[in-house]
Amino acid sequence: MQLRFSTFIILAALLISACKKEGDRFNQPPDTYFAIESINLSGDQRLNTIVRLTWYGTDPDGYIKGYELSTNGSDWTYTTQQDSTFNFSIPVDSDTTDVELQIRAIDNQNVKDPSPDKLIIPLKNTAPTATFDQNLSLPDTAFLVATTAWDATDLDGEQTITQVLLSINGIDWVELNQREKTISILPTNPKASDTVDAKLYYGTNNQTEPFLLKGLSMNDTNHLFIKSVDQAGVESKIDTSTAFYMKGKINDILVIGGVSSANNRYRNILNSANIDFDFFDLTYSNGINQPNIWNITFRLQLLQYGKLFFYSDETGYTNPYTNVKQILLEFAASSLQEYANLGGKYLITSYFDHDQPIDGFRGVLPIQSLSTKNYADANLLKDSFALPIDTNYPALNTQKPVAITKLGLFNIDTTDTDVFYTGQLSDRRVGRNYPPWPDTKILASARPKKQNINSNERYNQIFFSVQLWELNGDKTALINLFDRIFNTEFQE
Ligand SMILES: [Ca+2]
Ligand SMILES: [Ca+2]
Repeated sequence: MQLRFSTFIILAALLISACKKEGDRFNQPPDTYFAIESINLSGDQRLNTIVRLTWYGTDPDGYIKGYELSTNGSDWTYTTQQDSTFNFSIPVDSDTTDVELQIRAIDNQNVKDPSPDKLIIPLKNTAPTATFDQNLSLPDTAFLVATTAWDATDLDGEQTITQVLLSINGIDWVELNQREKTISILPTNPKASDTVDAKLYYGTNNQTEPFLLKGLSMNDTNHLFIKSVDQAGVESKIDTSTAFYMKGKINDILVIGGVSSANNRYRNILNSANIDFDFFDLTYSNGINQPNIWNITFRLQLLQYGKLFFYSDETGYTNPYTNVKQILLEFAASSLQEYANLGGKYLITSYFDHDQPIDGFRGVLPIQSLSTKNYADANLLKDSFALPIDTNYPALNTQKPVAITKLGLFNIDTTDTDVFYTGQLSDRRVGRNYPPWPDTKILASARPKKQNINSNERYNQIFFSVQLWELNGDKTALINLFDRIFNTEFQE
């Protein structure tokens, strides 16, 4: 049983006042012994400040009912235990100390051993440690944001750690808040191409800390270093993070790829629409670039851009840090919400299955519920169109020989969302015919709701529940859609 020595004080005070029979003249006093006679250790052999000791007492004419311990011979604490793990403290700025611990037994007549046993305990301070969390290691390539976590320990007690210090590339050290174990590093200027100062964020904070770290090499390899210092002034060994390449920002529009087979399709469309963008591929190498903590790393990445194009699909990924399996839209939802709340503008296009639970992004995206009928049966036939509500936008159709079948059909909350596109949809084929689709025909939605669809008001959030590139029956029309959204709708 581990007991802290100081916690006995109140108990002891109560007990001393209760000892009224002390001094019975027929009673002989008890004797007391530590289980070891002495601790002859010096130099590096001295004990660290957590020490387990045992003791016992004898009484010739009665029995032992308890013990009192003291480190100064005047303040005694009572215990009925015969062993304890002590956490002694070493004076600040000192590396060693000798504690004289005394023990005296109390017999059944409340008589205390008049010659307590004494033990000199030679103590030394132990160096603290500081390490990066191996489970939250940095990715090989950090896209604008590097998130990791750390821990620091000290055998003399965590409260004896006075400082935890972080450095980028060993250039400068800054002191961390010891309560904040998860940290993210961002360049002060994300478009810098050489060495810049870095900002630091704790946990899920949106506010950067009021100090900077020097020496972040953009578009180059970096290491983080961490160390701690204890109250004796002893420093831990320095722990070095894995190397990470800090990839910088070039353009002001961010494209996030969640469907590898669509990357070149969208790249060509965006290039044709004269949209310059930075590309972040979430599917690269089985998702190795996906963040461990989406609502920290991904959120901070999004916030470096004013405009976003995000495409994904129904594929689930298992997060190696949390072991949670979700589709990318679910992982991204809370970050997308915060991004939109802070004024970010997005076009999102993602198919997902009809049995996909949408609670993770219901209302975060402009989507309220899925069609009642399973939309796996819905078709947009080759000669049918996805039609815009705002006539400034183009009608879209497919190039496929028969139909597009991966169409997500949903309902919206009409108090804050407008219908953006509907489909001329058909139901599952019966014989040679395609009956009309009997449920909601909404394929795309947009927020904030406009007073008048054809007015100059702007949408900030546009969502399609399809793979947009498949609506390429008229390539110019599809390019015009992207051009209109990014070069007109999303302009300030
Ligand atoms: Ca006795
Ligand atoms: Ca220490």
